[in-house]
This record gives sequence, C-alpha cells and structure tokens, in this order.
Amino acid sequence: MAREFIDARIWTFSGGHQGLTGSRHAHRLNGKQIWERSHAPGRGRTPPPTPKDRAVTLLPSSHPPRGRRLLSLALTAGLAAAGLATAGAAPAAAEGPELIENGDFASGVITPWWSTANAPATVVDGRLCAEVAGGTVNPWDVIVGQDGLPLTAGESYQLTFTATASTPITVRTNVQMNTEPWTTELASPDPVDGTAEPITHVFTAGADHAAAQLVFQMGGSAEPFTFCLDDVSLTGGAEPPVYEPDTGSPVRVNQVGYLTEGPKRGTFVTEATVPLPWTLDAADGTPAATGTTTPRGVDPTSGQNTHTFAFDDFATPGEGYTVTIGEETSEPFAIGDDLYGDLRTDALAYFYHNRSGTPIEAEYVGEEYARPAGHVGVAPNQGDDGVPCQPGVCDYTLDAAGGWYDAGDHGKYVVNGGISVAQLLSAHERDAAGALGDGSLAIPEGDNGVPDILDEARWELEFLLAMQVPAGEELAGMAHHKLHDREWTGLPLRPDQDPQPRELHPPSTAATLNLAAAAAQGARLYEPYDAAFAAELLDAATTAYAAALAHPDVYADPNDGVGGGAYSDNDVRDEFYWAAAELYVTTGENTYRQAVLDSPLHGDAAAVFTDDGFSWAWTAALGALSLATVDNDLPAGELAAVRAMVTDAADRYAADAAEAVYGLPYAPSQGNYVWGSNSQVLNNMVVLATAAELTDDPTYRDAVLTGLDYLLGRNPLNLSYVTGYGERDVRNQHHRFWANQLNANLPNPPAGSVAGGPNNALQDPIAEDLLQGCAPAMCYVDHIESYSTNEVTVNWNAPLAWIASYVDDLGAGGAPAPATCAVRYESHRWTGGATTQVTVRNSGTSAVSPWELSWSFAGDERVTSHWNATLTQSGSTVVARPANWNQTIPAGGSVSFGFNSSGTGGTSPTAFTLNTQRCDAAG
Ligand code: 9MR
Repeated sequence: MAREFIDARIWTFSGGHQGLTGSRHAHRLNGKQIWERSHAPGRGRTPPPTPKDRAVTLLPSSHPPRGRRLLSLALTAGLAAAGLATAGAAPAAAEGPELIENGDFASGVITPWWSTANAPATVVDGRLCAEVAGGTVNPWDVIVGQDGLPLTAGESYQLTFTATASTPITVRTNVQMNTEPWTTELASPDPVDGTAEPITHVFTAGADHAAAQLVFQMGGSAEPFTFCLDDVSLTGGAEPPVYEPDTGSPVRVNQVGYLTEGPKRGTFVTEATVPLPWTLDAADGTPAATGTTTPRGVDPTSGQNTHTFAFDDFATPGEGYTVTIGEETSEPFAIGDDLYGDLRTDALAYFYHNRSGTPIEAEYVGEEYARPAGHVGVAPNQGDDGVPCQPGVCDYTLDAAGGWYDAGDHGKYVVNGGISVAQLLSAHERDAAGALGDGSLAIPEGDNGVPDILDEARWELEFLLAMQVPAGEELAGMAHHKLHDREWTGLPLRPDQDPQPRELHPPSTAATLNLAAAAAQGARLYEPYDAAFAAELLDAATTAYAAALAHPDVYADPNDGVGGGAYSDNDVRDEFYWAAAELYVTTGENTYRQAVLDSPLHGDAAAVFTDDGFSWAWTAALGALSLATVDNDLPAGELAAVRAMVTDAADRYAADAAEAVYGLPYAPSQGNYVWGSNSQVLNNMVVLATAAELTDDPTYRDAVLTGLDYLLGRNPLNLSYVTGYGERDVRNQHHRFWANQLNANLPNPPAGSVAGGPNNALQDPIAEDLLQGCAPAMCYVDHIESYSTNEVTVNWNAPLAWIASYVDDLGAGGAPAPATCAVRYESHRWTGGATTQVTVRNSGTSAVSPWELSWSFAGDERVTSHWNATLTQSGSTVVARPANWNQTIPAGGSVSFGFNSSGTGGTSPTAFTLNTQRCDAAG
C-alpha cells in the first residue's frame, strides 16, 4: 500500500488528554446495566429495561460525556472494514500484571466469570461456552463478563481474547464501570464468527476504577447460538497504538467521475518536488492522455506535500479510467454526461428514509431499510401526537407527529428543519426542467400530481407548522425550538423502539423565524397545487414574523442539550433577514422589503456569505439567494446589489477553490474545519452554482465541480464522503437505525448520505482519542460513534441534493448558453470625473421592452448628469432606464446612452444586468 508523506507527528496520540469535559453532557450514560447473573440465583426475573436503563445500557450515543478514553478500536475488524489502520502490525506485549482471573479456563471452572440467565455458560474443552437464547432485542440483554478489574487513570491497557459464535454476530466488548453511569473505557463492536481469531484492543483509562468490569454484550439475535470465549487477558503498561488512516493511493481523483466537458483535476501526494509525468489510462489499460504534474508544496489543510494534475481537455466518455503517476494508480472513475442523476434522487431519498410518524415501506426503500413508524405511540414509543412541554415551560400539548428525524438521533428541531426544508424548496425552485416532478422519487406521494420534492418538503413543513404556539397562549405565534427525547438514548435504536418521553422545549426567536421563512417560501410554491395549504403557510409565516418582532431576543439555552442537540443561536439578525426576504419575495409587501433594506446585513457580502459558509446558525444567505434568483419586485438597483453580494461571495469561493490543492471552495476562518464541514463546502457550492446561473461565468461552475471532486474522493483521506458513491466511500455514519457497525442485522446508511466530514475540534471521544494533532482536513474517522465527524443530518443532505440536481442539469458540463446581451462601456476619465458612453446590445431572439440596465461602480463615482436614458444611483449601484423614445431594444438591436460622473472612479464595471439577464462585457 502506498504511504503518504505526512509529518509523523500528526498521528501521534497525545497521552495528556484533556479535551472536552463531561459537564455539558453529564446526563449521557455509557454503560451496561446487569439485571441478573446466572451465578446469582434468587434475584428473580430479569426486569425489563426502564427508559433510564435504556439510557445507561447502550453504547454512547450522539453526544456522550467525556470520561472515557477509548483508543483501541483501530485493531478491530470493524475499523479494518472501514479502511482504517494503526501503525505497526501487532501491539507490543503489555508489561503490567494480569488483571483477568481464569482467562484460559484451564481449571475447568467458570468462576469468576458470570453470564446473564439467558446465556448459561459452562467450560467446554477448555473454553467458556454460553448457550445464548434467541429472541432478545438489545445487545445488553445477553452478557458474559468478569468484574473486579482495577484500572488507573492515564494508564494504557491491552485486552486480548479469542471468541467464536456458531452464527456470525457483532459482540460489544466493553470495559466499563460496574455501576451507574456505566462509563466505558473501552467500547468496541467486534465481529465474531466460527473462526477463533485473536482480537486485541488497546485503550487508555480516563479515570481510576477500583473494580471495573469486562463485558461481552451479544443480545439482539432472533435465533439461539453458541458463544465461546478463551485466552482472555487484560494487562496494563501497553503502548498506545499510533493511529494512521489508510489513505490508499496517493493519486486522488473524483471516484465517481468527471463531466465530459467539465474540469478534470486531481491531486498527487508525494515527497517529490519536481514535475512528474502522469498517464490517463482507459479501462483496458490503453493510454488515453499524458501530461505533467504541477508541484504545489505542502498543503496546510492536510500537511501533505502535493502536486496537482489536470486533463480538462480530454473529453472521451467512458468508464474505468485511471491516472497513473510512477508506480501509483488512482481509483477508477468515469467521464460522461450523465453521472449524477442517481445522486440527485438518492440524496433526496434520505428524507423519506428519515420520516417520523409513518412506516418506511419496503416498496420505496427495499426490505433492508423498511421499518415501522416511529413515534406514533406504539409501545415502547411515546407518540408525537400529543407532546407536552418540559416541566414548567407550557401547560398544553402539541400534535407534532411527522417531520423528519434530524440526524442520527430522533430529535425534531425547528431550527435546522427550517434550513433543510428551504434548501429542498430552493432545489425545486431552480428545477426549471421539472426533473424532481411527480414520479421522480420513490415516495408514497409519487402519483399525486405534485412535484415529489414538494411532497417531501411538505412532510417537514407540516411539522414546522405544528410547532407554532397556539393562539391564546402567552407566546402565540412563536415556534417551539425543538422536540426530542427527555434523555439521550444509545445506539443502535430503531425509532419505533425509542422508549423515552418526548418533550417540547421553549419557543425561540430563531425557530420562529425559521418557520416564518420556510413557510413563506412554501406559500408561493404550493400555491399552484394546493391553494389552501399555501394560504395556511402564509398565514403561519406572517403570524410568526410578527411574533418574532414582538419577541426579538428569545434565545434557546445553549446548555439545553440533554436528550437532543441544543441548536442554540443568540444572533438572529440573519434569521430576520432570511424571513423578511422570503416574505417579500412571496408577498411583494413593502414592509418586508424595508426590513430587508434596513437589515445591518443587507449589502454586506462578507457578513452574509462568510468564509465559513452559511449554515443552520447563519441563514441570511438563504434570503439573499432567493432575492437574487426568484422573480420579485425589488427595483433593479436593489436587485443588482443583492446579486452583487452573491457574485462577490462566489468570487471569493472560486478563488479559494483555485488556491486549494484539493480544489474545494472552502477556506474557513483560521483554517478550522467545523462540525459538518462537508455541508459548509456544499453550501459554498450552492452560492457558486447560483452565481454561475446568474452570470454564466464558467469559473463558478468549475469551482462547483471541483468541490464535488473533493467530496467524492479527491481529498487528503482519499475517501468519498457520500455513501454508495466511489470506490472508497464512507459507510459507518452515526445513526441509530443504520447501525450495521454495531449490529450486523441492521443496514449501513443507504446510498446518497453525506457524512459531516472533517472537524478539527475533535468533539467526540473517538475523534479525541484517534485524531489528536490531526491537520484539519484529516480530522475524520468513519466510525459510528464519531458523531462530530461522521454523522448524517437533514441540513447536510439538503445542499447535497441541491448540488446533485444542479450538476445533473449541467449534462456534459460544457460552456453555458451564451449571454443574450452585451454591453460596451467606454469611459473617458480625468482627475475627479469621467464621461461614459454605454451601448447595450440585445443579442437574443426577442425584444426587451422596457429595458433596465444595472451595474455597480467600483469606486466612489457619482452620476452627475445623463443623456438618452435616465440614471438613478443608490450607493454604488446604478440603474439606467429608457427615455421615451428608446423603450425597446429589438432582437439584434442596441441602445446607447451616456453620463457624466464625479469621483475618483476606478476600473470600469464588467458585470451588467439587462432586466434579469446577465450581459457580456463587450470590448
Ligand atoms: O450540526 C450541528 C453543529 O453545527 C454543532 O456544532 C453541533 C454541536 O452543537 O451540533 C450539530 O447538530 C447536531 C444536533 O445538535 C443533534 N442532531 C445531530 C446534529 C448533527 O450532528
């Protein structure tokens, strides 16, 4: 396997492990309750787990506390399957005393091992063998274990054992507290079958334990089986393994493929500093193109020394191309016109899969992914049709059934639901060709005369509406921030098996404005299909907006993160902007326009479109993008100003992509890759794609495509972050049902789910333990418990769907249709002023009447007089409108006008908009 040039220090595990403290998540219990042991007769029937027991019995879930230090998993088959490895073949023998008693069962007795009553164990041929009953549900329903293990904080331990199972199973191997909160020091899903392969884990204890326990949890099988255990050893003094990701070939490409007429770029990781020859080979090995790499030096995002290569001009469609440099060959990829149609629908299927309140039918998702309805009140579920508030928050209940589960957890959040629904609605709004129309998706509403993407978005919109505080209540019109479980649940857990009470959390201004914005957008889009629903949406939106104005600073508690994510946000300038923009586009009412214009964010491209990109917490971009692209009544100058914000941001993101050796349009502040960084990349791509459609400038389109390359394999880890796409796709995302890594009977995520991606804040125990010191773009691990790098969620798949739709629409990806107008702009400048003559030519096939041409001055120029047209100026934006006699520019015709200006001026503008069309600048 190829080794990359990486500074070795990057992967050295740091022993002094401070990281996050457990305080914020101290509710989260990671452990295993034991209700009965086979050697403890007389304790009666194994009690069913109470909701609290559930919380304590499962593997740590979304956001567990610190308090354990797990390092080992890298040696397990689970991570091997995930393409991970640790440096070195086998761990050095640990030196400390043996902590396990009777680990080889040589004496013929079981003691001090124990097992649950449903797994009576005896010693058979020098091994412990347990006859495990079938029909259990949860991993912790069946256990073999040993207590009384003293562990010292900071010490590293090596656990080894061999195990067999007569049916292949995944055993949970935990070293943990033997009482609440059952904190785990080691928690590993270990595949076990009929072969007695030694399994080794190394972990570092995070706390002192007088008597920890080793437990093998193996419940959840419908059928009985025999589990045997031998040669168990636990000793201190182990060397922690140094984690090193398996990055495969150093030749990095988009593992799905390149559009025939699009850019085709790759990255090579090498110590070489001089250009190297590359060869593009067809599937049969025939050389198809050759070239030379460009050395690019050390990439700050990965620490890798890199070269880039490009074969943009090679345009022969085909499958199975590879690029070879020296001895190294890339993953295969395609070149073609229609590579992303499946991604468009798969990315949207994510939402049906995660619907709450309805069975997910095999007819639409296949047997593997079918499941009963979640949270409809069938035991042990609590239904979402009558959800009370947290104690003291309100005294009513809401019927908030339906909606989408947010992510790996079963929470439903208005903040986050809003942006997700908005981006689906926007995908529909730009889908002029109707590719997401009725029958385009595999959903129950596939034949109802409504575009399927609108059906899917409605599932969530109805939930958002349901979260509005009813009339007559104190905060009527506001929206509750969120609804979720009272306590965190563990993994795996199918939604219908979640026993936790569900609770409404307090209303917030941010949630209220999410509702206002998404409902306002929905109102204009459902109007042709269901006018009553559209009216209901608009009513809810205007009520919510008014309620937000009346309560402009009600913020969600950042510490309200028990049982669900906090999604707190105490800056709602952006939500106000977004909601006002959507309400204005939909209604044309001047109050909303004024709110847009009065916003401190309006016109401030750097603030609206930050380098980090927009997100659930920073939503002003959604408003700006709608204003810039959806037909509305903004005067031309104001429209031009909004569009200038979009192109300004796109210019920055395109420059970032050009600069990045991996081509991604994401250069976050201080180089920090945040939680969900892949969605930040995608949202920047949405801005770029919008600018591409506004201007037809191919630079923007190319940056979208190189961003897609990054997500699909051209990246420092050589991973495709989208499940089911590419040779080295990630597949163990943090999800309670798609939890194959924990239970072989459960599926991996379906194709088309994007992982959160690198996050250098290391905000979960797995990331903390494995990724210390990682360079930002390397801070990712495809492990189900690494929720801060590897979760899936609605607000990340929504821009994936948007982008997949845009890219699929590009077809071959060739140059966009030429602009239908051209502007010749000739200035005669002198100190303090200029005279300018403008000729606008209509090169389209129909007349433009009346016409309006707008542009922005680069400097402090002010129009002082004009002729043959009327010019008005607002800030730096100028709008020219016709005189009486030149209202119409016929097809193929042109109009000329002129003006004088004062000021130092500067460079002449090159971006012009004729009515809604972007024009070429003629020389
Ligand atoms: O996407 C959210 C990210 O921006 C935050 O930094 C993080 C921590 O608060 O939470 C993320 O959202 C999670 C939410 O809180 C609970 N459901 C899963 C979400 C994705 O990880």
